Amino acid sequence: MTSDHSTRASSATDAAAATDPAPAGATGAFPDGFLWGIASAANQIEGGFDEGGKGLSQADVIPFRTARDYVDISSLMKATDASIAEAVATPGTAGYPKRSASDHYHRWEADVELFAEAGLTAYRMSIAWSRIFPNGDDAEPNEEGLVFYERLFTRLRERGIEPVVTMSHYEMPLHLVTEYGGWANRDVIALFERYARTIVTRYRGLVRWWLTFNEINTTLIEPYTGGGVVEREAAPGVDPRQTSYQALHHQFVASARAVRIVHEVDPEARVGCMLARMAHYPASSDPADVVKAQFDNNMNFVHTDVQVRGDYSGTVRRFWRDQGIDVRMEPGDAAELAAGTVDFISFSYYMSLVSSVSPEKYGATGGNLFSTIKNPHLPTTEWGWHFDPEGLRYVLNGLWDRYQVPLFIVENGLGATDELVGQVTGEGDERVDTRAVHDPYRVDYFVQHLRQAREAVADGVELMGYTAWGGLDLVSASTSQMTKRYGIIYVDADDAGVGSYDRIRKDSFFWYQRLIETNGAVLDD
Ligand code: BGP
Repeated sequence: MTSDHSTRASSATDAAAATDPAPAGATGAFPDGFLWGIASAANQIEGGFDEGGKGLSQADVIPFRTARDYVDISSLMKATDASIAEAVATPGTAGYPKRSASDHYHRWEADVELFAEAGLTAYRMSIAWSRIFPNGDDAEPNEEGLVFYERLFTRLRERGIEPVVTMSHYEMPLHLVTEYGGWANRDVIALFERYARTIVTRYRGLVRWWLTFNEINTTLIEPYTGGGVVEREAAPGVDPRQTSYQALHHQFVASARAVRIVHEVDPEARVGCMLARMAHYPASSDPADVVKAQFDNNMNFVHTDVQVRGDYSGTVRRFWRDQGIDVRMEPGDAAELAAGTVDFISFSYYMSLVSSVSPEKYGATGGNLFSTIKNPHLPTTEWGWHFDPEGLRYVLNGLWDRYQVPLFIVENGLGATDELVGQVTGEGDERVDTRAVHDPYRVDYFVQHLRQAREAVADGVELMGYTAWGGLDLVSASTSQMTKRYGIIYVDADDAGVGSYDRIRKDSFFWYQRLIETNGAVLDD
């Protein structure tokens, strides 16, 4: 896979399926009731950033930063006190792509019709916390925000689409960032708990699938994006990772409380954690590289260890000791973590990474959230991400073997430059719209990954569903580009937010429709 398009490789299930293994279905090789869908995040799709009583979120203050070198994407996602102050003083949407995003806030009804036409049985989305509690610590929730999602969930269900809802996807109220210090402040746990109780109670019966924190491991990688922690110099002698681990611990406690709230308020509902699964391969068969890869994998598993097993692993406890990191825990925390374990693991999978004790021997390439050593066996996407479908089978088997809980792939997809062809002529009855996007590279990406997912199912992995990232083109989390397109539905807007915002079905839309219709049998075509 290179930047050349021609070579670019491109269910509404019963709640009980979360705990009872489902047999492979009669059609395709995916279990009956498999959840087929697409995925999004409020801050990347909604727009309407200052409407309906919504407060500013941490995403609304991230400006468009051009990225010539995608190996260094972390610089694009950071925020400082100065950058936030400048953003707050800047009205409107210009220069801040996540403020307008895909304009789903105004077009959601038509979007849901497209989702239904695609035959989705699930739609993964997030609630913008700042629509419900504009400042995070408000005395009362914002009714207009609650009604927005209520109508959306109701319509989705009417169309046979199960909402799969992330409580927090990189969109904490900005007030909690600036006035509380984000998740580094323990007081945020109680505010999140109240938010979680509010939405779970209000949407009881409408939402049966909850995820607590999107890619919870992001807090260690990008503390602002994952934890609302603004970049500041650490106090002398303090490891800067101290704050990230503290913030993460607070999120774990908050997640455990949210899990208990879901179980208590709606016994029919199921709740999962969400991990950016970063599979590390050793760069060589040198045992030192193999052990380094094992360590890197175990550090990625820290998050599922806590959320599924209910405790921190020996690997991370030793790491803290070695690094002088001291995570403050309250006496009741261990019991809370143990009592708030999830029903299933959801995860994103885009690529694999490579570990070595001598990384300088190898070149680097771009990646999801951070760059990695280049794997000579793998092609890369336009954005430098390894293209590794077999890695998905490896990841599924690894998670299943380690935890033995149902798995849900809630993000996987190809960010690519698409070309819109055709045009609109005439008006009214004379209107002819020939616009299309021919994206065989995206279909190829799905085919290759889903064949590997199917292999994993045949290996015995209990897989609940697959929601392709994007669905509708949306603003990139890392690079804030609209033109890094993930969707099966094109959104006619550019990186500056200029365009008609019309929705155009890509060729991959029609393929995805057949994928769902056949429960995966189309993978053999
Ligand atoms: C994940 C995030 C998503 C999404 C995706 C693609 O890390 O959960 O929000 O954006 O990656 O990444 P990007 O948008 O940076 O290309």
